[in-house]
Amino acid sequence: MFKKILIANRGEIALRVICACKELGIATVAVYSEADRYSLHVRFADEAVCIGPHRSADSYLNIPAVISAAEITNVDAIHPGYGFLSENAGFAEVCETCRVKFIGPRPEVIRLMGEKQGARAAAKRLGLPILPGSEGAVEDETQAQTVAAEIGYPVILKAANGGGGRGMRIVRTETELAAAFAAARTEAAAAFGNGDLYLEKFIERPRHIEFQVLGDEHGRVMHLGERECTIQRRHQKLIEETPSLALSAATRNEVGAAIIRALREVGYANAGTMEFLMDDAGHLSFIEMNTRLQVEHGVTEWVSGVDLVKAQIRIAAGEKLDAAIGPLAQVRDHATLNQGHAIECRINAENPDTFAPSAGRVTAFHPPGGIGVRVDTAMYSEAMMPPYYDSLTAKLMTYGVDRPEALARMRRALGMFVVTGIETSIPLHQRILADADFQAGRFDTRFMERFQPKKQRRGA
Ligand code: MV4
Repeated sequence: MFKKILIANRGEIALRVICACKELGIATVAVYSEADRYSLHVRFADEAVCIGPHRSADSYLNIPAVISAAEITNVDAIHPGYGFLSENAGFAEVCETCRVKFIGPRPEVIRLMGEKQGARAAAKRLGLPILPGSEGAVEDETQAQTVAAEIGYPVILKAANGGGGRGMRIVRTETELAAAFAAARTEAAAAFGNGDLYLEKFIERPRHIEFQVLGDEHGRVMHLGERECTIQRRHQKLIEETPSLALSAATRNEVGAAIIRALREVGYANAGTMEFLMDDAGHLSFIEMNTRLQVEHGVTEWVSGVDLVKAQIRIAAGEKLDAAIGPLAQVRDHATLNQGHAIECRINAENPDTFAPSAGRVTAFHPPGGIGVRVDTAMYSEAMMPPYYDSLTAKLMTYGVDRPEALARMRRALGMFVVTGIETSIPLHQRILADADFQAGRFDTRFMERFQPKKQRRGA
């Protein structure tokens, strides 16, 4: 097992990884920017190294600085958390070169899944259901028109290295296609340094459902069921839960079996997430794979009992999957493993109506507790919420034997969560939890439009 791990991240996820290391008896090294000197990840790590000024590009994304910190402190491994360098294949390669274990899949797998049209092609070859669309990237608007005519409108253009909805265009008629293609290409090139686009059939009002997977370095893989992540705004998830009310046991088993076959074929190691869109007929289609731990991993941990971060570390240290998930290996089938219902509300530092970020001094911070409540956060009273990073300030999770109990606990926990000095999304979550359609599980990706001022409404 590793003796010392560097956590190349900040905030609640850095603390989450520190928790796992402490439980495994592994020493920890925090890295921090000048803006994070008084952060809890710095305080709770055994050692801490300042890696640069507040700008992410100069600190948390600065590969030479992170690697230098790893060498100075003589760590065995680096956990990248999510965001920042977590899906940077080049960084994973540098770690390999420096003989520091990158806690994640192999660089080639990160690179393959980072090229979305490559991931799509791989998914198809591996027998996963995908949407009709282009084979790889589309060269120009003429080729896009040919593919669109074949599969029928509406279609969606997506950036090969896309994320956050940038470089994405919905196209409803052939006359719109040329202009949409040019606009998406320009946007993608500016945002990701790669203007490559691919094309898919557009699903009007999908649900977003993703499967958590784990694989070891000896060829064993498993899935831990799905997460329902449909409640989003501006491509940022707000609420996640598991299981999804929309997924039948038959579809879960069928797609789960296909996922396991596919990942076994690739030799997928460590944690990952396969994202699917569900159409109104309940059919799932693969869209993307994330090769990292996700923000919302906690709801899966709660229903499955698997500590995903400990499993990641054990897998990276060469342990077999059964050993990595501990005694639960005896019930490794997700249908036996997963029990009850868990839900997460992302508490962001932002105005609950306009979603404008809210930074500054947090004057009071009192997270809720009690039965069935978990709060993952690095916030505390008197802390500064810096304006430079993601606005996520706490993840509030609740568990229940069933969904109504999990929701009742969430409502009471939101009401007992005190944050003053900055604005948070707590009031927004309270309104969503009070919504009859939300309570009934009737929602799609446009659900949040009703909670937004009219002038801010956007398509899709
Ligand atoms: C789609 C889609 C409809 N059809 N692809 C948005 C972000 C990226 N991860 C995928 N996204 C979408 N892809 C096809 N073929 C609709 C969306 C989409 C969406 C998906 C899940 C949750 C929220 C969303 C909000 C807008 C658009």
